[in-house]
Amino acid sequence: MKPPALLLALLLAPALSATPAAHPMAGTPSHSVRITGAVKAPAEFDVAALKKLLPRNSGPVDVVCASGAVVGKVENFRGVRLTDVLDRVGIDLKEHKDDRRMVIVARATDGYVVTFSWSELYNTPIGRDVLVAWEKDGKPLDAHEGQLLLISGQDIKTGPRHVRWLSEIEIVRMK
Ligand SMILES: Nc1nc2c(c(=O)[nH]1)N[C@H]1C(S)=C(S)[C@@H](COP(=O)(O)O)O[C@H]1N2
Ligand SMILES: [Mo]
Repeated sequence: MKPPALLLALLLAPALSATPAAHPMAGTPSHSVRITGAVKAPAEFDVAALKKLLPRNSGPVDVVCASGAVVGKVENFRGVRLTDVLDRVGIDLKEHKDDRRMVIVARATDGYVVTFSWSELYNTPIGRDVLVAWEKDGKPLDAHEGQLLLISGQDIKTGPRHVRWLSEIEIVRMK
């Protein structure tokens, strides 16, 4: 390699190696969601276990990216409220005022992460429309989103907290 070519290669190297970093991990379909952290006992729910809770329908949801682009129009997600799942497991509250310390972290198989606060889920209208869903428009989720996703239907931009390949909910007690 002649010096100018070498220089060009060195200059381009960071840009080239940065390309895969935009997608740090390829997502794989999730078959269950684990509930971990500050809970009475860690638990795991697959679709069959979730269906034994109280299934609900989201009604129409536009999936809107942070950019403002509408990336999907969904007539209905079917799933259970995240709060119903958390109540089934039991958040580990050591004293009365512990509830509002809790941060609820949702993770996917590709490393995608979003957060909720306990107050948001239990003490604002947002929480009523946060669903762990297994069905979209009457059909099981496809491989792109499957088998479980999380959706926060009251968000202004619903894309960011539409978590494909949902695999873990962690309860974190803030100091
Ligand atoms: N697991 C996972 N979920 C994700 C993302 C992601 O990178 N990984 N991207 C989000 C973004 S930026 C948007 S806008 C919505 C809609 O993206 P989709 O149309 O690719 O499903 O999904 C969100 N959910
Ligand atoms: Mo997005």
